[in-house]
Amino acid sequence: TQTPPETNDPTVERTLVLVKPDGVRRGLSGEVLRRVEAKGYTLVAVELLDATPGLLAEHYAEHVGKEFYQPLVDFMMSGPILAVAIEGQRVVEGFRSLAGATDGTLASPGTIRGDFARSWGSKVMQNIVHGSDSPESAAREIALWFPKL
Ligand code: IDP
Repeated sequence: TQTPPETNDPTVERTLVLVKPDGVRRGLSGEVLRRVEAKGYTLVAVELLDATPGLLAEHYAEHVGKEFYQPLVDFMMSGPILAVAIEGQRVVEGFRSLAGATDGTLASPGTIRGDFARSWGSKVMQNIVHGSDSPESAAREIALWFPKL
């Protein structure tokens, strides 16, 4: 079998994208995938699923104990999530750039959050997408959401 040339390229990474329940509810799953594909990234795995408290405790381990943790878990369990593993050169920072700043009100227009999210009060967590923040987080999160990959 032939190995694609980029397989050995260390700049090719994977990252975990989640279309959060607000994004799925608002019919933005296709829009997120469209932007990912238009940018030139490759879809590796896609699954619509319901998160469990255990999965979220691991996914958001750095936020356990914070004041917004339980509301965040409740929000992340308020409907299905589209989990997507994607691949490409420098895709971890590339998708963070596509997603925009955490706070949808402040996120730049042209980004997913800037175009589709606003924040006020408890809505700050409803920001459409998640993207891993480093290659190490990506590996950990992809193993959590896609144990078979
Ligand atoms: P990120 O998703 O932009 O990487 P993080 O700081 O890792 O941002 O926070 C994870 C998620 O937790 C955010 O996307 C958002 O949904 C929620 N969140 C972060 N900070 C707050 C806050 O101060 N209040 C409520 N929710 C928050």
